[in-house]
Amino acid sequence: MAPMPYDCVIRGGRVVTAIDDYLADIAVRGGKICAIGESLGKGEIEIDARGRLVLPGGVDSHCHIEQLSAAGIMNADTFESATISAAFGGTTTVIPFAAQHVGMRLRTVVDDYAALARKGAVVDYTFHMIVAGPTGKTLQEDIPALVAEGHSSIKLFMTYDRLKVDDEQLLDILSAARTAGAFVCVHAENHGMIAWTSRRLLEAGKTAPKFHAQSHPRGSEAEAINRLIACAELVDQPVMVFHVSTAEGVAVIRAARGRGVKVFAETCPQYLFLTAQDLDKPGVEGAKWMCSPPPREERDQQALWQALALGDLQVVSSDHAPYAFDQSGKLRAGPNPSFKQIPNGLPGLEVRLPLMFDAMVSRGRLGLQKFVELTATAPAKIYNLHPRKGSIVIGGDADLVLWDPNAEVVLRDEAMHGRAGYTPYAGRRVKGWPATVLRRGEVIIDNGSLKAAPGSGQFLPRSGGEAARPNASRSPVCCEPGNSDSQGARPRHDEMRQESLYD
Ligand code: DUC
Ligand code: ZN
Ligand code: ZN
Repeated sequence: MAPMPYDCVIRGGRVVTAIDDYLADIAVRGGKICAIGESLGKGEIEIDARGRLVLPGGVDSHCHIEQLSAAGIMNADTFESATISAAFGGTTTVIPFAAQHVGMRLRTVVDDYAALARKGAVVDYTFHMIVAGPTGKTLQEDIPALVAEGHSSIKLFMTYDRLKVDDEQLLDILSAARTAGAFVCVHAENHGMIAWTSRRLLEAGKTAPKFHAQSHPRGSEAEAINRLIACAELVDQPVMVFHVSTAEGVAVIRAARGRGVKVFAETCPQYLFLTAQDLDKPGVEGAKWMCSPPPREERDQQALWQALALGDLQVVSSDHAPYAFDQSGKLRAGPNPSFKQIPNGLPGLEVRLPLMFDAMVSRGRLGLQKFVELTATAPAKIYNLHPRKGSIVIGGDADLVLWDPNAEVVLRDEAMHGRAGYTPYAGRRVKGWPATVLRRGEVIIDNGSLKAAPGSGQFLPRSGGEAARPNASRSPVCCEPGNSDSQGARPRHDEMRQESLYD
C-alpha cells in the first residue's frame, strides 16, 4: 500500500534553528512537524524551499494590541490588523496584554481581551495580564484562578500616573505571582524623576516631542531596575525587565545576574536602531518616534548589542504600540500638543524580524542562529511556549518562515499592514525578507498575499514554566500565606495595610 501523503512537505530548504543549520525536507501532519529528513515522501501540498532559509516563526513576546490606554486612548490596531501585520513580518505567535485599569476586575479584563483575540487574531497568541490595581480580590482570587487557566504572566508598571504601583504594591504582586507560579514582567522607570523633569521642561516652554527624550532621564531606568531587582530578591521571584534602553540599565541587570538573581531582560529594535535624535523633527513630526523609554544614544545601542551577545539580554520584542499620526492617536490633544499630551508607542510588529535579520544576518552582527534565538526560541522558552513554538522540532507546531535572504526591500509607510499608517523606519533598506509564512502547517502569507481568516489564530494556554520558578526550594517566610502567626481566617491583604503613626 502506498504510504499516506503528508499534509505538506517543505522541500530542500536550509533549516536553521537556534542551534542547527542543515539542508532538509520538513513534513507536516495535523499542523505539527512530523518528519525532518532527506527525500521525504510526497505531500498533498509541496513547497519548494530551495534557496530559502527555513526558520521558526517569530515569537513577539511584548506587543500592545487593541489595548485601551489608562487615559482612554485605543491604540490603532485591532487583533486582526495587528496579527496580519505580524504575519507579513514573519511572526506567528504574539503575546499581547489584557490590561487592567484601576478599579477593573482582572477576570473581566482577561475575558474581554480573549473575546477580541478570538474574533480577530490570525496568528497564535497568549496574554500577559497587566495588573494596575493589586487589590485583595485581584491578588488572592483572580490571579490564582487565571494562572490556573493558562494566563501565567503578569505585567506591572513602575511609572505612568494611572498605572504605576508603589514599592509595597510591587512586592504584593511579586509575592502573589510567586504563590500562583506566574512570571512577572516590568516597565521599570522611576516615576518621580520623569514627572519632575517633565514639569521643569514644560515650565521652561520646552514642549516639542524631542523633549520627551530628555524627560525620561537615563538614570531613571537604572534606578527603577535596581529597585525592582531588590524587591524581586526580597520575595525570591523571577522577573523580566521590559524594553531596556540604557547602558546603565544593562549594567544593573548584568550585576544582578552575576550574583545569581533570576532576572531576565529584553530590548527592542527602537533601542538598537533609533536614537533621541530621531525625535528632533520640525513641528510635532517627532511624535512618530515617541515611545517610553525613549530611544537613547549610539553608545547605548552598542551596550545593548553587547548585552545581547553576552546573554544579559535574552529577547528582542517589538513593544508594538501603534498610534496613528492624527487626531485618533498621536495628535489627540490637537495639532500642537506638548510632549506630555502625546501617547507613547511605535508600530513595530511587522518590521521587527526584517530589521533584526538585516542587522544580524545580512550585515553579519551575531549571525543567523542568534537571530533565531533572540526573536523566536528564547521568548518561547522564557514564556513556556517551547517546544511547541519557537523552534523546528518533531511534534512542534509547524510555524515556519521561508526567508529570501537576498530580497532587498525599502521600508515604506504605505507598505505596512497595520493601522498606524506609518513606520518609524521608512526609507530604510533591509536585505532579507519573509517570503512565505506557515502557521500550524497552513500557508498564511504567500508572495505578499494573506491566506488566513480572522479568528483562525489559537489561544495558547501556558503555565509559568522554568523561568517563573523561584531560585530557592524554600520560600521566604514573609511570602507564604500559610506562614501567618494567626491561625484564624486571614484578613484580605488590602485590609492589612496600616499607616505608620510616626510618619
Ligand atoms: N511605552 C510603554 O510603556 N508601553 C507602550 C509603548 C511605550 O512606548
Ligand atoms: Zn512598557
Ligand atoms: Zn510595552
